Amino acid sequence: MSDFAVLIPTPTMPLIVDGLAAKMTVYKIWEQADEKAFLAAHAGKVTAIAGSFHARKIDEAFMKQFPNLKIVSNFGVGYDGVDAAYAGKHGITVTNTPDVLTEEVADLALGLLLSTVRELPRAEHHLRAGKWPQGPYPLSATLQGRTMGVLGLGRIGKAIARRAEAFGVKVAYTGRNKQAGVAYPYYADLTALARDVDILMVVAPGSASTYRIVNKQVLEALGPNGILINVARGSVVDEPALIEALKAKKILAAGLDVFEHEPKVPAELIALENTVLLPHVGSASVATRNAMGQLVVDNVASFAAGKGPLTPVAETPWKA
Ligand code: 8YV
Repeated sequence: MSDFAVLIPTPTMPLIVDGLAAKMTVYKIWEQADEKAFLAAHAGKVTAIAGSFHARKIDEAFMKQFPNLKIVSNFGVGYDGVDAAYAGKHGITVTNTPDVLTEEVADLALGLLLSTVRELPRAEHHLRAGKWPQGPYPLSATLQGRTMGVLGLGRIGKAIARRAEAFGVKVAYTGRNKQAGVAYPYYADLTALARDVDILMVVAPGSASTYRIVNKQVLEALGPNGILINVARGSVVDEPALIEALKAKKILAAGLDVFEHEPKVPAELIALENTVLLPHVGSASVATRNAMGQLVVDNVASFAAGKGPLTPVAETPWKA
């Protein structure tokens, strides 16, 4: 057993809890009747924090409670729930779960795009509701002849772009920089990209710099035949502006796997017919979630064994 003690703030998959408990002390905050008293008694022993940080953010104030904290192991490739900049400045390593979910999320993105443009959930509902004998489901829009603008051409963005090309969809992208060795046309400006494409695929991480960057102006540029797909973070899209654009048919439709205040989803989005809405299931297959969970465990275990983290984030590079 390692002398590491890992704190898990909110319930998470047994693979993570049991995997860590086999190697070190595990503190499950949610099981403590008096959390404050528990933390006061154990804060000095905590060397790691692990889990999902959507509901409970690991911000500066939270980390400051643990003077011996060394590593925060985040379940998910997006680590907007952790103040990695603070961690980086204070010698705390942050890890995430890249690569193991790339293809799964890209598959889901294409499924959501097809569902949105071809109205698959509503067509299925037409059958299930017994409406087919009264007449066929109305004709839908098409994926063919479209161009996709990828906002955030990272690992997942590239995997989505490869799939889009296989469907005959042209690809362009925007992001912080033009990428060497990438042949897709690059746009420095998101609105200019939106104007030239009719699918906007949001894959950019959630952060202060991407907060609501898909705004009214971008949606209007996308235009009345435009489709917005978001598999990244709800915070990247201005949700009220999106609702207005969908209502006024300023864009054709939206497929969303993520929401600004999930698991709460605005009733207005639910009421709209030109939306396909999923409960953040991008990576949610058994195989992929197990791989992500194992990487959460392996990052802490490797660190505790003195071998360093396996997948540290950019703000906390590991110096061997
Ligand atoms: C997970 C995700 O659903 O990896 C991410 O960034 O958003 C998803 O894969 C989530 O992090 C699990 O809590």
